[in-house]
Amino acid sequence: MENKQTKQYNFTKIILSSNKSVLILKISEVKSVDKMNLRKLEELNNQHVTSVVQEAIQLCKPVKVTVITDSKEDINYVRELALTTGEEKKLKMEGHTIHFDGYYDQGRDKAHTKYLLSKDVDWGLGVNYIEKEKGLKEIYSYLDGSMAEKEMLVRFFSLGPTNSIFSIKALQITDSAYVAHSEDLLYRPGYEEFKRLVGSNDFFFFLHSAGRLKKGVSADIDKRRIYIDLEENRVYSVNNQYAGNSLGLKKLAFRLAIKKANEEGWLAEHMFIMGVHGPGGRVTYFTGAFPSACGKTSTAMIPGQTVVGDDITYFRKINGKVRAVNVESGIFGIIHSVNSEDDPLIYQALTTPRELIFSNVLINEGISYWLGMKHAIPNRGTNYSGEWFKGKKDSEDKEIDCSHKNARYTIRLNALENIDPKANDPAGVPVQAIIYGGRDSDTTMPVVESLTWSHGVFIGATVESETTAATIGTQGVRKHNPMANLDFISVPFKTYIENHLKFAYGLKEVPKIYSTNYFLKDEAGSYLNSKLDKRVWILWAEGRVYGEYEAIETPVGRVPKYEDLKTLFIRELDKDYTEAEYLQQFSLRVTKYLEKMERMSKIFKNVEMPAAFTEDLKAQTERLKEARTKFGEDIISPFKFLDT
Ligand code: SPV
Ligand code: MN
Repeated sequence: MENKQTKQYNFTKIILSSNKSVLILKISEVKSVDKMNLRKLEELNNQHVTSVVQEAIQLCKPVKVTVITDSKEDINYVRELALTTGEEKKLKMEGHTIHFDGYYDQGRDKAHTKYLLSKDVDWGLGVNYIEKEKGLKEIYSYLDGSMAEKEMLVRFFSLGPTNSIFSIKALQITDSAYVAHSEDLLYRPGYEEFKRLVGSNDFFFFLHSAGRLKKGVSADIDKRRIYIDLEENRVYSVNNQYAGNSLGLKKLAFRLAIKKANEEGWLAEHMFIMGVHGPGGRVTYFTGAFPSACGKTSTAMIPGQTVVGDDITYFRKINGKVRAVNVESGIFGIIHSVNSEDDPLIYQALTTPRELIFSNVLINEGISYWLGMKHAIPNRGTNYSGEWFKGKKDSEDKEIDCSHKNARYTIRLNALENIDPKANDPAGVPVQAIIYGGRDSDTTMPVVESLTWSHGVFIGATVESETTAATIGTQGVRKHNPMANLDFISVPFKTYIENHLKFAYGLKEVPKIYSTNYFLKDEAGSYLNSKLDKRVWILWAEGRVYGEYEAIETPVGRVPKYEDLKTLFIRELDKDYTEAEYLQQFSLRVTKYLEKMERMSKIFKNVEMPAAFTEDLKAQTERLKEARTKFGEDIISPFKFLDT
């Protein structure tokens, strides 16, 4: 009991110990909470909720506290408040608004996002942490009085469909109506869900303050901090507005979920979910993890298929099968290069009346413009740098683009015509295949099926994405990003991989695992594939789930047969796929693959890993070397593996 008290009040304990005279009030005595809002809190009948709200009030000292239920009136109140505070402005088209984040607040702040941990840890791969007591003191000092002139919003959400075994309840406290409004577009309402807790503390808690605002944007960016308390299922975020930093429910909740999943025997992954539509009306659900710029959204949005989610997935084993839900109900998508040719469904949603938020695009006469929209862009307007004109430079003499490369749109998933009918099913959808999508110009074949589940986990754990950094000349820089999840893994890396390996135990149907690479290039630097080709890869992968195509076994996995692709290219894209193209795309580049194996051996040399992973790395390296010896070639035609 003693222990519980200390835990519950660690907020106030720390404030008090930092020598400030804080009077601990009961929530009913707090002036900023009126009777109606108090009643809304009390109706939840949950002392844990009441006490965290009370602690947050005590710390942030808002002038007013508003509790938002799932009612239309309350949700509308948030929408209107974002306009009143000026965090969002109305655009010409009905329902559209624009929000700007500060010039230096345009992406996730990896350096200042840290776990609050009690002792020195070695998690294997990349973990950013701060000693807990020190971190709490620092962030409390920034949050202290942060809402002195602001209104505190208290919102309840469900991560995952409501009334579902998959889902987690989440409480968001913020002084940003933009944050609260964005979460309304991106997540399911959860006030009624909280009643289902019957008093338990099994919920995530997020406290955010945008901090001092100057011209509507967070002014104290040097004091931007995002601290994650895995032990208490809490995250504190201050002095920022960019959604990846400020919205507790997105990547912050995701980190808490990975830890919770680890403890409870399920998986939380940085993956989309899509329905792949095979022959005869068959729908096969795929999930996919792709580092940014590797084709995640374009895969989820392949024409003719349906989308369940585009960012975060919870998986469970139910009756020997893998099922999954989309944690979100909206999309916070990159707008760069969204245009009517390449992304017709998204473009349509962004250019018709509906509730949506643009962020960090260019606004001219109430209309949004962005890079790569394939539309004439005006020479002036307002963007994330303030008043903008073509040629404007920043303080470092860098020309400012009309829109930021990470400019975004926030919409509900049901704004898209291709939403899958099971997108909100509390039982989730059955998962029959998983894709790990990487990016390189010279190594990985466009689509490869793993040899086994464990080999598939190995493929996921060795995903690389090649960036074209100007400073490095023609050679790209390859960034290792296991399961596209490196930034978010909140358990030791070995444990994370073990959880993937173990997930197949006891399954009646083990999902197939594939890798994709849409970015192979020829010597002249031209892409070997068109943007549309991924439709063929995914339909081949879908057919393989049912054993409809034979495959060729190579040292790195199974690849399609030429005849099958030829048929699929004609059927799906009305395109003649030549044998020369096939050979260019599906020949095994042994030396390049061996170079990749070497990079991986180096990365994992000092990282404790499960034996199965180490064995897969060794076995694949050996298979590659054997093939090179056997065929005496650097690049081996897939036909050569046909009769082995
Ligand atoms: C990502 O970066 O993977 C995103 C956007 O989905 S953010 O909300 O910034 O995480
Ligand atoms: Mn993401």
